[in-house]
Amino acid sequence: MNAPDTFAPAPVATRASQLRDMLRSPQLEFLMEAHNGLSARIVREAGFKGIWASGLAISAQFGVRDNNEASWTQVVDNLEFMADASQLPILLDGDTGYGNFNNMRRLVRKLEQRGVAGVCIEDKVFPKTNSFIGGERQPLAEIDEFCGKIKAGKDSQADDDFSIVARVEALIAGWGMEEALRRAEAYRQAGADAILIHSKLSRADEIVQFAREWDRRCPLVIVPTKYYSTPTDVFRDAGISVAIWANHLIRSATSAMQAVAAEIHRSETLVNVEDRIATVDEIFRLQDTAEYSEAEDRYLSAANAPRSAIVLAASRGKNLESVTTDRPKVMLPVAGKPLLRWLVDGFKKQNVNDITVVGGYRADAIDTAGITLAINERHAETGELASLARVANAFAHDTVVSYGDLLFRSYIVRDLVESEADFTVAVDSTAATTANAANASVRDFAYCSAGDDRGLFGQRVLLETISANAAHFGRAPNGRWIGLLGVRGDDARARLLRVFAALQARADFDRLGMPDLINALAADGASIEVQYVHGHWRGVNDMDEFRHAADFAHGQTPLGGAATETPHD
Ligand code: SPV
Ligand code: MG
Repeated sequence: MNAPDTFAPAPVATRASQLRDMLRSPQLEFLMEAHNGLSARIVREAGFKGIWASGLAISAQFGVRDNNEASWTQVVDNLEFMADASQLPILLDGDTGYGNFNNMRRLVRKLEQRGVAGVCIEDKVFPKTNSFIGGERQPLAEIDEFCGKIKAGKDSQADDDFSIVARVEALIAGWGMEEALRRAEAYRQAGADAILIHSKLSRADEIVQFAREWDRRCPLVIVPTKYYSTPTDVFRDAGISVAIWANHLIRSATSAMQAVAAEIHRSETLVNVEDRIATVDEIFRLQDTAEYSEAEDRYLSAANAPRSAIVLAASRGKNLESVTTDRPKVMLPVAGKPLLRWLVDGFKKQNVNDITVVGGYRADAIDTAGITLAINERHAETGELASLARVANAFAHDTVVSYGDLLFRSYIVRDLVESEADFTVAVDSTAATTANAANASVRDFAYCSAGDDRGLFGQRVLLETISANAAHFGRAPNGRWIGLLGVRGDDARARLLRVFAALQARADFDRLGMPDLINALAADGASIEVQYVHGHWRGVNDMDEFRHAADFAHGQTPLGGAATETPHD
């Protein structure tokens, strides 16, 4: 004999068995109405153990009447969303079973396939009408015919725990207590797992009387919509198994939607309702958007993976005061559009779509189309790392950190984001130290493990340090860092955040710039790969560079446009 496996996880109860347990439980249990995936999720979060998939509410949310106007397959499709969104056992209000015994058999099989735990059928005639609309005029089903339907349903269920609840409409239709009890007993003997006894009175008297005479022959289910003022303990004392709150989410959603629609229509503004309704983030949460992002990280190929950029754009621009009285440097117009727009377009072209710009000086003048704007309020007294600190959480994906005053040929960003390395810097090897280089004002001299071989040997070059000193290490630099840093992968992000935190602890943090971060990464042992470029970019650091930027930008505009080509660098 096998020893019992003490460590085996306890089997998870199926939804059908959960509903069955609720029906059989000695306590009073509750089912809450839901009518779509979102409301099903809300029912679960409220703490309910099960859902009533109300025929009235489902047809209402489709905008049709509770007269079998929605087809049964449309109802079943809707149930699939509800089952997926909630994980709770669902008892479907299956009206009359949507036809005869044969329709009932097919219904039960389809419900089981969609993870629905049980179905309630009522002893009326297809197509039915809601019980609260002229209930006494509605014909009841022949008892034998209805019993055949119950048997057919029970015979076709694959899971023994699937429940069939038989709903007795005799009290609604005015046929009296005796008929109600006679029918309930016949349905029980036909195999029903529970009886739903329905009443349209405003007091629970006939329900309590029925329960007394029924005397717990099988579980009893009630729907206290009309006798809602009855204290719930009355149901407990009467031995009811399950009470169904049958339509209260569709009704509450309706009154909220009516009020909000009327208010927006009247006032022609959203301002009066915004704080009184669920936030868009709350909708995202209910949709489980966070899980999607995690899955994206797990399953998307690197080429499709989301990529972010952080653009450091807090400064006014030294040497550019005359043109930056009303805007920051990034908003200077270059060949017809602001510098920032060139940058954003350049990133978007390489699928870097999640762009965060850290503004500071005249951040109000930054065009926020297509970007997220963060603000370094202390931009006047702080450096680039203080700006970066504002958006440390933007390193959620592979990220490019960029200065805000760059123009570049698109291959530069392409090569950076395609690099497999944890960290990658773009270094311009042309005219590294000479004052007549195109970007002579850039003093971020890069010292690397090897000089630029222009792709001849395909060697991997690593950055050693970035220095403002053109004779650091007593030798000439290998190029200039152009202001782009690529960060790839979880390990790199973790290292960057750790190194960054250490820098933040330093007393001089406010004065630190991007080269300090890159050097600290190198000192921490990070391999920082160098992508050599040869011109093909411009910084905008003074009036002279600003004027030349337009020529460079024109060289980037599509052929056939008004722009003229400039000679290659
Ligand atoms: C439903 O919720 O659709 C019901 C219950 O059938 S009642 O509307 O009370 O008849
Ligand atoms: Mg109904």
